[in-house]
Amino acid sequence: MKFGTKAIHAGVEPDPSTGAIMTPIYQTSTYVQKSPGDHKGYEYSRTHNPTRTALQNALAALENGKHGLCFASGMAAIDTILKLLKSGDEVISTNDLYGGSYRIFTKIYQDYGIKFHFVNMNDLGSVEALINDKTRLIWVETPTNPLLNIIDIAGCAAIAKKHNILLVADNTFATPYLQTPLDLGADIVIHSLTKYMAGHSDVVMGAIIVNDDELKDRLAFIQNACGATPGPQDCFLVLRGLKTLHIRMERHCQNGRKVAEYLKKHPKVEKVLWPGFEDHKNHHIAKAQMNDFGGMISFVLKGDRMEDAIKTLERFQYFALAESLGGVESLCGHPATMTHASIPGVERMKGGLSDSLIRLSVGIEDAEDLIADLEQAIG
Ligand code: P1T
Repeated sequence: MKFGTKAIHAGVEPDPSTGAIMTPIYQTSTYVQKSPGDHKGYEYSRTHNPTRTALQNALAALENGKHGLCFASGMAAIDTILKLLKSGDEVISTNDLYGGSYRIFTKIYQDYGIKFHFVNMNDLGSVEALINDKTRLIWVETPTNPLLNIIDIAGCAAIAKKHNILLVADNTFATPYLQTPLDLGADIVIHSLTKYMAGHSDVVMGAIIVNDDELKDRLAFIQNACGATPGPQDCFLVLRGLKTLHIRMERHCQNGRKVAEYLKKHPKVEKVLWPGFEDHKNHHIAKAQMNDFGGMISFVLKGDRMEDAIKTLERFQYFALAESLGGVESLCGHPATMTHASIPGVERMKGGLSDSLIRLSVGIEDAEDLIADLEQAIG
């Protein structure tokens, strides 16, 4: 089955009791049993819920995985993976990643005795050099948030396999429309479904997708034991969003290209970060592992001044100044003070995230209007 057909059909069946074509919102906390233990596969909604099951199956199908698990947020999904670890374990992560991921690593799990190494993953040699007998996970985000670096998933997977370490890939920016990390050798895919997957800025949710049965059992145990599960109404919204993922992503990519090319030619723009440019330092990897280049773009104005970036952000009209990304509407943001404020300035600068960087999530409006908005905002 091709991607668009999967996005519409995978995981969902007409409702067995009525034939409803849309998976109903099973707004129930519990399920009646005939006799103790004699039930229809559902006991309590923290553990299982039919609307969630449909979504989990759809996500697994889209990522070419076997099992999907949904969580109350992307951070809850990340938290669940980190709960696989024990004090003394080590994680090697990219040094350019979502501020909330950095925050949970350094402000929560470091205190439980887990050590995190942050490295520039453009150089896979530096990843391998950090591996020791305590290393349990390699953590990649690609494209990275917000610098749009591309990490070689298959290259990381080869290192992870050689040393018997799990490779986690945060696929939030790409979505399975652009890349399927499990096919490239990753063990665990995570998503903030809040973004492109749900696609309409009306829900906060996360997911994990894996192939391995035992790993799925451990993660499902944590999902149930710790309880950060989403409600059925939110699952319904994500299921509905998924049905147009391929159409939305196609347009995000087209608009992303137009906006990136416009910015690149703008006399007041110093640099534009977008993996579709042939001179992007990881373009060759992006071309090999992605189907297109997405609608996330970061740029810096000439002069590299934070006050100019802030003024530009204030002038935008269609690009709404807001946290998050991946919705149908265009957003703009200032990572240094918004999504990545929890990363200390020195650490941010090491990865190249300056105070003057502007991040755009290019929506699916008409590109001409978006470019007119950029024109008036940059001046
Ligand atoms: O916001 P939540 O659904 O909990 O997902 C966290 C998360 C995980 N991974 C990546 C790559 C992310 O970008 C995010 C959330 N990011 C934003 C809110 C943002 O504006 O970048």
